Amino acid sequence: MDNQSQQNSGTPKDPKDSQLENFRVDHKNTKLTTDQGVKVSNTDDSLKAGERGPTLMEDFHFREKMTHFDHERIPERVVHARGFGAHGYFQVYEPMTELTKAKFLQDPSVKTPVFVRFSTVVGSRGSADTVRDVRGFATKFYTEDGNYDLVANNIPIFFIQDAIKFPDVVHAIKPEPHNEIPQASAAHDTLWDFVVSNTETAHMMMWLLSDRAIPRSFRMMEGFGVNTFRLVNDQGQARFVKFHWKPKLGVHSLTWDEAQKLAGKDPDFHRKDLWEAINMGDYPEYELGIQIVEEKDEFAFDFDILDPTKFWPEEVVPVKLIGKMTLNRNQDNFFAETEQVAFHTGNVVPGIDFSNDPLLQGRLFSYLDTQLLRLGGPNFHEIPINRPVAPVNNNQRDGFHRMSIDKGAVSYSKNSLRSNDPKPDEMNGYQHYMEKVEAQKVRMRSQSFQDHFSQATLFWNSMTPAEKQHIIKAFHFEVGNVKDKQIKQRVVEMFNNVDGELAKEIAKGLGMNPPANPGGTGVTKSSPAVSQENTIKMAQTRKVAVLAENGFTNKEAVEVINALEGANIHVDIVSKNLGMLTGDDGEQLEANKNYATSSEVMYDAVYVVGGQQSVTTLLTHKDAKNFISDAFLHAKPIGATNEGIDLLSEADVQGVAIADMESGSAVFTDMGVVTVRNASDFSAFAQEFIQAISQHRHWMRENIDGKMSG
Ligand code: HDE
Repeated sequence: MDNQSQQNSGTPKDPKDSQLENFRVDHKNTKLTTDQGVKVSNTDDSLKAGERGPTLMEDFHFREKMTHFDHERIPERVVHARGFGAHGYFQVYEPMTELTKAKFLQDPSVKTPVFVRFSTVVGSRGSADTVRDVRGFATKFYTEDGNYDLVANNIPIFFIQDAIKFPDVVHAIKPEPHNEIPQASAAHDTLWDFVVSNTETAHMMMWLLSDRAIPRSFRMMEGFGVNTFRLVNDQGQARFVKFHWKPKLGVHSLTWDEAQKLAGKDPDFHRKDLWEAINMGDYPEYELGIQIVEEKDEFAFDFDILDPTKFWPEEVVPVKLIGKMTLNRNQDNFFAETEQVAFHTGNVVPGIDFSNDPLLQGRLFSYLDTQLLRLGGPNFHEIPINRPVAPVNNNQRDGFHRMSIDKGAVSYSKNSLRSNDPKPDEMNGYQHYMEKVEAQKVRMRSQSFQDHFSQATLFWNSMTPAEKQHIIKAFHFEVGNVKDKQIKQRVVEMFNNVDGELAKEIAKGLGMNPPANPGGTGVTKSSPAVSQENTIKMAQTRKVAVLAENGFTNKEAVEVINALEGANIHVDIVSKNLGMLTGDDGEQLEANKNYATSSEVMYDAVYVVGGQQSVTTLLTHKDAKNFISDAFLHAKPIGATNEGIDLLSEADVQGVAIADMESGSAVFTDMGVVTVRNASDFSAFAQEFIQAISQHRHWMRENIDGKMSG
């Protein structure tokens, strides 16, 4: 952790830094050398036979520099290729002794260092951040008992029930192999062919087409371990568990229109958001939650707790919050950290164990296997970002890129020449939970996994009308891009099993026949926790664009901006040109963004300052009007004071009662549009505006004619 972020966080130094991270080098005040440590006199000209002559083979510096460059890339991950990481720490709230012997879950005063890598699944390393996709949320805990990896996603379930189908679903969703189209998208024939041919995907597709798959920020996403694990205490007693990360900022999403525009205007939107938040001291925090099912209750539910296409509804199995993770340090080097970090579901510590979930069982093979290829051999645990803080001692030797120099003649166990060192530790060593398994070897799926639709209906029932509209629109986009009409019709029929109304709406948008049979599963329950409308809502750390030009009313600008910043909301001043703007009283304000370098989609809200001259100029700018009409379209909070209101009226802000009275100073709020005229101070306006910002989006606006944003 650098000095500045240490001061910001007020936290003690990260143990991982102080003890082991002497490999972080900044090369300051050093002389350029080759990889052999030979000083280099000139790195701008190759060695030539004469000034204009050919380059010579003996130029070892040129050859080393070029060869290294030629070998800079390693294979990108087959899935989750595009990712972004950050460091932090985890603290448990109270000892979890009764549930688990995992050491990092015992002592609330211990800060366990973590490294988190967020990712998309389908796109290549250079694809856009805001595509519709599942997000990976993988955490490596560097515990004193060894590394523990919680390799999670932001959706609590998965496409398939058995890991043997993973290559199939990934082949289907990746770009089609003959022409490598489309990039980072599920909107194509092979995926939907897979979906209609494998109905176990139904539930996951509902989540994938919901707002969950277009998050506003990595800081505003839940994480789910998806698979069922076990916690084991020091008595050897085990319980089934599901892991959750709950973001302190709540769970929030973009609209589909924004996500698409951002993919062009700012393909790094999510990584930038995280990087900047950490640099500004807005450290993202996530609480770790667990759902516990006693072994005796394994069969007590109307779904199989080992089926990874099912979640455990929170009203049935409550989530207990047991600790908090804070991300407070950006990586120093993307390749060394984000690219080389190697997660593995099999990286567990004593006290955490597996279940027979067939997806998890397959994952336990795949992650290690994938690292062997990607990181070029079996020694990737020695790469700095993967090194445990716990000591590593064993008889494993050699292989590509071995870093340690293992001394002595003995590299086997048992041995007598070295008193059998390193010795197994029967007391503290990892003990696998002794689950009794006696069965016939069969290539079969459990009957209890056969219900593919009930929880998809439960999810649908839990959505608000706005969330339902977004899902329907997503079907229209995703399946609308499918060329094969037979597949489209089969989508209608398949999702008729989930809900009849949904299927009718899908059919309408796709120009397909409505379903022949009545739809649905008969499930009438809902699960409130899965709707994002029931999430935490707050204005902190949001970004607001302030539109202004020369002649803006300085008093208004200062009061409103101070109030926003006081609420830890970040402000950009957006104008036609970058540079200083002069207010009505001669005071200046710097426009740090112009229309070329910013766009409405990069902000959570927009505010138009008053001032006749400023607003008259704004009214001549198409970009300023677009800022407002797009913010309206995307259901975002819009604020305007005095003449600023005129810009709203000129833009597409229709159907909203905006203050246009000549007298009076009451603040008007209608569907997230907050306005005031003739106020002597702007604190009431600012508070209303902040309140509107805290609501994230004002979906009721979507019902205004032609204004659907999904
Ligand atoms: Fe992964 N997954 N996965 N996965 N997964 C990988 O491992 C795999 C699954 C997840 O930031 C790969 O290192 C199988 C579920 C994340 O580096 C690979 C199955 C969940 C990441 C792999 C699954 C995940 C991966 C590719 C079962 C949510 C990125 C690169 C059918 C709980 C980790 C790598 C990072 C990465 C295999 C399903 C999450 C190929 C076989 C369910 C967050 O090993």
